[in-house]
Amino acid sequence: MTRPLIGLSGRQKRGSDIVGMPEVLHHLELDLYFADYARGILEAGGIPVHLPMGLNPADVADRLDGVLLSGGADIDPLKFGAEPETNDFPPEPARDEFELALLTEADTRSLPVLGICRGLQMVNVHRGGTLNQDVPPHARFNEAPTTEAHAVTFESDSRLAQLYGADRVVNSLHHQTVQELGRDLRVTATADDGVVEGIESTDGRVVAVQWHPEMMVTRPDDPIFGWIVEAAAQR
Ligand SMILES: [Mn+2]
Repeated sequence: MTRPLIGLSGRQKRGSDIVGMPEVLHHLELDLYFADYARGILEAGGIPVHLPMGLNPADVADRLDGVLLSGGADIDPLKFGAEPETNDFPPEPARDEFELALLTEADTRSLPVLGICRGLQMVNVHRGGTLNQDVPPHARFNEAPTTEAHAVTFESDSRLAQLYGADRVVNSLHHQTVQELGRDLRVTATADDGVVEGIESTDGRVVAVQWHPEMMVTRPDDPIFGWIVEAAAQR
């Protein structure tokens, strides 16, 4: 198999956000990518490609085989027609624009897409869905990110059920959740309290989870990274 190229989104920070950064560099910008996403792709046999925000997604999409939208700050509520109700994780509008454009290019080319946490929310908003802006029971930010926080149950005829079986215990590092579902999406994973934990496009090309598989100790064998790499390789 030719190892497919999987584009990974990240975020932008300033030098002053980084502990130990010399003060003279504090005003400079950094592109930041949590390494565990790339590790998951590498372990599954793919080649991760970090996509900086200055890039026009249309200029790289032809060379990518798949896309992974990573976690991060809140999506600007204005993007789904709501007023901000919380400022816990302030929006990064430039990132919103970049990822919305990236999803449009992925759709145009039928690239497989894996959304993780904020990535799931972005998939939903891109297709016209909305979000609940603050759901504290799922915001377990005072525990290690490997913590098994709650169970999720998968719809039996879904991609996620093919990958994971009937259910799984996952971490929970999100305070926003899907409210109204976007176009051509279905809910395929749900927590006991009814929170949406997984969505898929009806054609199975886009799969997104609300938890962070890349932070769990099971990451090296997590089938979701195998799915995106295989789907990308088969294009
Ligand atoms: Mn959760």
